[in-house]
Amino acid sequence: MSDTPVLVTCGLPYTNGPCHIGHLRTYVPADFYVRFLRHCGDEVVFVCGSDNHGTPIVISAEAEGITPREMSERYHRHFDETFKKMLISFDRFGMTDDPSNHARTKEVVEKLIQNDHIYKKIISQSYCPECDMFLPDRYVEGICPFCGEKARGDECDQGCGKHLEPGEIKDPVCKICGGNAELRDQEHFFFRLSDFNEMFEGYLPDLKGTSNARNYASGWIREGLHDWCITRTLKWGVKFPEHDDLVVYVWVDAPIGYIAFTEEWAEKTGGNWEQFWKGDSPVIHFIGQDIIYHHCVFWPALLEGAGYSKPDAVVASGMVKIDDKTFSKSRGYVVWTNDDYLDLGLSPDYLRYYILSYTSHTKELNFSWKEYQARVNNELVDTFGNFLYRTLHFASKKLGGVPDYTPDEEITGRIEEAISETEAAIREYEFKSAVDSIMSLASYGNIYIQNNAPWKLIKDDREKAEKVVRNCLQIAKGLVILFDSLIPEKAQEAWEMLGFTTSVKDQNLSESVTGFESEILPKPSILFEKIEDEKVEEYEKTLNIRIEEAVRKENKENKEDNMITIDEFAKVELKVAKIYEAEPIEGSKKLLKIQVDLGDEKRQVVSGIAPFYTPEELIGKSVVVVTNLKPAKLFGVESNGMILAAGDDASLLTSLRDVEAGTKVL
Ligand code: B3M
Ligand code: ZN
Repeated sequence: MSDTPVLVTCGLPYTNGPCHIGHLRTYVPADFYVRFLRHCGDEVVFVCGSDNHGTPIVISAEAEGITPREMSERYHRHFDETFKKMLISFDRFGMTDDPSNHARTKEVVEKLIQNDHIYKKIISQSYCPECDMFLPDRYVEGICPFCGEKARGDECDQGCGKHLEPGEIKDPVCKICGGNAELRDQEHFFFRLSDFNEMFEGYLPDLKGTSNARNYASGWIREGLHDWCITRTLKWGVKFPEHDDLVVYVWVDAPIGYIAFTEEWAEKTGGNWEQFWKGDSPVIHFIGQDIIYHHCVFWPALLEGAGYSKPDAVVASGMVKIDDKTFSKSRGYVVWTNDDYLDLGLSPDYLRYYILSYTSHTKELNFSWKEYQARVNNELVDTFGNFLYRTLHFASKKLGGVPDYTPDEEITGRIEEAISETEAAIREYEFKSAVDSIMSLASYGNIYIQNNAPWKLIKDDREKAEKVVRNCLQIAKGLVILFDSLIPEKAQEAWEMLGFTTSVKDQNLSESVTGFESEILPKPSILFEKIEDEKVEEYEKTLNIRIEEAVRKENKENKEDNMITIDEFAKVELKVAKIYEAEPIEGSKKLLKIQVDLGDEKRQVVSGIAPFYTPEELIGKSVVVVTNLKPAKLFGVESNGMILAAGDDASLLTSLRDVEAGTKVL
């Protein structure tokens, strides 16, 4: 037990799309952690909220013809409800667009200005002349200047993963109209990250949490820190002080949301938010590994610069794959929390269990329905469920309830061992080992009941049978309290089967070795149902159909990508020309030097048609020529156009009726 309260936060989901398993990979372990600490008697405040600002939300809202606020409220509600269904126990789930965050962000930014960590600079930024606007972040797409892959305005999402500053992207294209963007100068505000080099030298080695966060961050500090442009030309967001045309970059006001949500929690409960953000009480951030930079570099610097306390720990979860494929919403490799899971009537506890038991927190989680089925059936059903049911069934049916004995020391000792192993693992953010310790107590229980076989003992030695069952009941009680952080809904059901009328979530771990509320036990029911093979096939099919659909859609889009507009086509100038001279080019078997008449001008064109035509047969023929191609030299001979021909044997294009030389082809 720790005597200082801790604040735990989770990365804030953007409000432009529904909850998926990638989100849960962070929130479920954070909730496990929080619930477990509460069972240890620690005081924990758990806050999160939705991230409402930034260009993706503006763009999605525009596409649907609603306001960004409406879009945000819709998805805010969605996340709030989904997290509740997934039994995630936030004390506060706020919105970054709410007044408290606007106010806190303004205050922090003003402090940074006062403390001289912010400066003005004129930068060249992508601007769309067609739409007449600057193109912040996701409004522009182009090529990553570092790796050459296709990238978004603010990050190289398909290549090297680097954060891109405004103006850095190459070949920028406007997301709204598809036109080429140009660079224009504009005044912006920068946060001087380089002021904090020294601070990081002291801070990072002591940063707690998972090693991936600390290591990545230390690497970036070694590479050197670049200042961040922290303003954007947008209407949606938190206004930059005294500049009504600018908002702060979403990565400024989003983490400040952590502070604002703590304030909102304090307001509601009479709690003290300053102990976390201005005092020594620890702050622990749970995030996905793709936003380590923002949380371990940018955010601590902002806090330091504005005179706030810095986070104590950053816990970064590994990425999610679906059936061995990189998680991708557009490619269909996604498991939606509602559509694909909860709405099918599947248990939130099973999914929690799967996420937590699958692998170490920092490793990649590869979702597969078969693996999910195996975990649920072999571990929850066959190990824990089986032990619980055998114990309760025998106790209530054959012994009429809880036998009046004290459990053996060996048994309570084994329970206490499981508790301390679990607690140690959880405090180290080793959630998978914590689950293993809990499950190994369940296996121990199964072996114990099997070896001591009370159903045999009862025939000749009732007292001994009762003692064995009393021991089993104690193990069951310990297990239910331990399992509560993992699978809270099922644990409460099991708690009631043990004859308790209280809430298991309020029990301290020390209650694992104390007695029972009542001697009488209710008739037990089956706690966990197996997942049948047919069901798994059905779920896999749904996933496969979606992947196929996404592939089909992507192919179609690629085709559309190749299409050109009528305006683009109109740029090509085609004219009917009359050939009046043709001769071979020395040294070339393929090329002919051809003179054409275009009515008001004559031109020389080089064409690769020598294998198919003799110069003589060409004279006097009408052909179609591209007349606005840039001049080129072939075999040292200048060519000012291209004669059109069809097929492998270069059948020349001509007009059906006789037209004058120089007539335009449209
Ligand atoms: N809204 C989501 C992400 O990039 C982003 C997190 C903000 S946490 C302050 O994962
Ligand atoms: Zn545009």
